[in-house]
Amino acid sequence: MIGFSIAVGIVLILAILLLIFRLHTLVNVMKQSDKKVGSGSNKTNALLFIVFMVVSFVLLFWYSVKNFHVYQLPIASEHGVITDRLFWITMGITGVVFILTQILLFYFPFKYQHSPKRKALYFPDNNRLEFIWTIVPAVVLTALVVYGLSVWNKVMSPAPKNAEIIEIMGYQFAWKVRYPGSDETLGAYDFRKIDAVNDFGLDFTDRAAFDDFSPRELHLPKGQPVEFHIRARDVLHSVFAPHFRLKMDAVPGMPTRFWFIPTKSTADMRVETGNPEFNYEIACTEVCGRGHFSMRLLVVVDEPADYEKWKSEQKPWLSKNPEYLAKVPENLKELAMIKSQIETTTLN
Ligand SMILES: [Cu+2]
Repeated sequence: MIGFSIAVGIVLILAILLLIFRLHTLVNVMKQSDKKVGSGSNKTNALLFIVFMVVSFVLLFWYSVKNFHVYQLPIASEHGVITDRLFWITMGITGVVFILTQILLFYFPFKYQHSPKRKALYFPDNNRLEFIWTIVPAVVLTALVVYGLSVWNKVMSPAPKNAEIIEIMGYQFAWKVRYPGSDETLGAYDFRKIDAVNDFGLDFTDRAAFDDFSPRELHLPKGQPVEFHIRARDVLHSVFAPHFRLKMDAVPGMPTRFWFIPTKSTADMRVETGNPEFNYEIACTEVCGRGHFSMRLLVVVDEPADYEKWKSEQKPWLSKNPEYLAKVPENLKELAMIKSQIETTTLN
């Protein structure tokens, strides 16, 4: 709030300065001393370039330092260390270039402001200079792109065989998660099977679907690879879990994937951040409609033993919605009842 007030104050001061300058110019015009106006306004403009540069840099650094903790969250995944290194190296190189070029950009209009004592110099071209400022950025950018690609290939490589597979489906306006259950295979789905209850569109002709379960929270095992199978049911959404340095779009009709290894449990993070109420979360970073802001999914990272215990306590989707047994083909009904732990007594 204070930051906002300061920014508004600066804008107002600049507006007042501009008005004073305008008035001064008009008064000069009235006094018929237009000749002086030229050099006067030049001087003011030249000075304003420097003022603008200094104010902008002060605001930029003040804001960046003040909010550093907001955009540099603790890393909680293995690949996060690599992507953060890439980010900061890129930021360092481009940051230095940005500051140097901005200083030159604003200093030159000041230094070379109009002066009756100076004559403009005709400077057609300089091949050596052109060569340097083409080759140097080309080499630096190529190095950054190659480095970025190698990181991309590492992060986007196929998931290890033992990865926990979890489906995340985005819809307006929430996330649904689905675990493959004890057979470790996600059951098939078909968008035509989606109805008011079967929001995943689970296909019960596929036996892998019988033991799939869909909890309210997303649980992950610490130190083990996890692969998200991501899809969207209606419009574009995007899975964003900043502590894991994870962001992957959820695209209707085009399933995406992302695998990673969580390195800190929720309990570890509560100690590290000193916040006993800390929770990981997944947010949506695609403005997907009017309820976009409510797309928050609680994520809990457990120690592996706790994770296994939690998994064993989850009830398959089919056992919570036994009326969908009717969709199971006759020859698979018995298997469906065993896999989904539906007791025959509950049916009669
Ligand atoms: Cu969304």
